[in-house]
Amino acid sequence: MTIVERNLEGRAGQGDANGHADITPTPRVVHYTDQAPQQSNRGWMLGVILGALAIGMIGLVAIVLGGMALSGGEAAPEVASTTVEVSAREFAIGGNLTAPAGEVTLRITNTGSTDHNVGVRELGLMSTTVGPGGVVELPLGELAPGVYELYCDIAGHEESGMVNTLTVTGDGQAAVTGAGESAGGHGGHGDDPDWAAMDAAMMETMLAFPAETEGRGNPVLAPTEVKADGTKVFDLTAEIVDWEVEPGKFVEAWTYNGVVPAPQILLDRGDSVEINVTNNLPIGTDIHWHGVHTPNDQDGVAPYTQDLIEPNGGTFTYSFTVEDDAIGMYHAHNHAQMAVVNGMFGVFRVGDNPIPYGQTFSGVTIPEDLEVAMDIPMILNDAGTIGLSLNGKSFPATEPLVINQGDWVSITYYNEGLQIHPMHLHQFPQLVYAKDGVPLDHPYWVDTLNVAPGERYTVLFRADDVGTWVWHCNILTHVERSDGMFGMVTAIVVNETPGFDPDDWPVDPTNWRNVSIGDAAPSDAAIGEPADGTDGEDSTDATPDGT
Ligand SMILES: [Cu+2]
Repeated sequence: MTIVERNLEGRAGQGDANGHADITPTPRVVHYTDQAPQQSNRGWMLGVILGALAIGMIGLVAIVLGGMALSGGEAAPEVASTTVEVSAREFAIGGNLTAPAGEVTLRITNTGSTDHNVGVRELGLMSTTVGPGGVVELPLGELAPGVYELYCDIAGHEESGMVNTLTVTGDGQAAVTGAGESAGGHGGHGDDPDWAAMDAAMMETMLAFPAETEGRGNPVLAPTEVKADGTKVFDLTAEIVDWEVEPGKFVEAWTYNGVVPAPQILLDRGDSVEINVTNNLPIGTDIHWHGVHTPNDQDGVAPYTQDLIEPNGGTFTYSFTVEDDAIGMYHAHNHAQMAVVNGMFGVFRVGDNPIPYGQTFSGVTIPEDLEVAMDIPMILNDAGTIGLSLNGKSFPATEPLVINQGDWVSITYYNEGLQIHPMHLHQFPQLVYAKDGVPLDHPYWVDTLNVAPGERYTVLFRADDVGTWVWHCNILTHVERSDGMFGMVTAIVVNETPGFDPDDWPVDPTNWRNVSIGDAAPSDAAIGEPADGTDGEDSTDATPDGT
């Protein structure tokens, strides 16, 4: 019985097919009756003029039809005035986005970690850009019932998910009644956050892990043919599919062969390949083999090295021989800012991991006969339709890594996103032993490894403690928001190995700083061993130049 299985059973009993309960925070709408007009806003002014005209027309009709004298102001209905609290963050626009017909103002709080703005498409209005923690108001004027689209117009943000709708209902009169309760109130443009609801939402999203979703990325691509001369033939089709990025949330993913990440292409050094690409996208494409040595005309950069592969059915065959080992990736180069982050990325590897067998680092010796229990890719993304994700899924749909106590695991991080991601693994230090596929002369242990766009780092760790250990990007807005955990989080689940003796290892990587000289595995690089060969107790003897 593993923790993962228990969670799966628990979720199955909840009845919701997606295991995804409604965790919408308590509505935060504040009504005002005396909102001061902002003269600088033409949209607001236009709204006032149109509103006045509308009221005038109603009055005129009443006069004509009823033949009665009408003293305008007395008969005109009081117009509701509503301020809607809106949150803007990477990459979503949130809040209880409803208001009664009438004057509406958006009060936008940037709860993210980078600049945002929010506008209303139908009205042609856009707020000023506001930094993290900042607040800005956007008066919209008098709105008729309907659905209005909110979006952030900072490049790439709408595409990454910063779009939502504001629903204006027809019950303006009812809202006016409610407005009296808070009008002229405590001056806070919003109630206190519902802390209990936030806690409940966090716990609920975390207990939903691991959530089942349709589709799984990184399958290993088998050759469709191996020619007589040994050439391996692979087929890739670029196509747009619906991809369940988190439970119940389907997005339009741009894919190779319908999965995110794309299928892994795993080769041996010296292999010749032919890769047939069919482009079913609406725009041209090409494939760049990132970190892989190829002839120039196979580098996949239209128009320099080839023509674009035509949209809607165009084809192209890449053909080259891999002469060197590589830990690379393949991705679209044309309009990569959109195509790649929408899902067009995959692993391209040649050769074996350059594991430093038998070598000692910071007092920890990697076994000569080490067998890696699991070797997996961890592809990072943060934008496009896929958004903040690990291997094409957002928590709780991310896949846990289930292993046994004592297992060694090798992970390669590939950053196909637009931002850096410091990847933090709880409990188990990671030995960084290759960068962009190049074996390091001096591997090093970390608990947090920053991975920039385009980089690959390959690490090794040994899981000798039982339990569920989370593993996540440490930019906290990439993993948590007010309605719970999401994005770049998964976990290592270490199951107990009967009879496992944690002391059967000369130095435990999880507490190697407690090791005193002599306890370490035989090595000339034992921790704290002074350069002058003394016992190290009198550190003042050692000078920086070693004399
Ligand atoms: Cu991150």
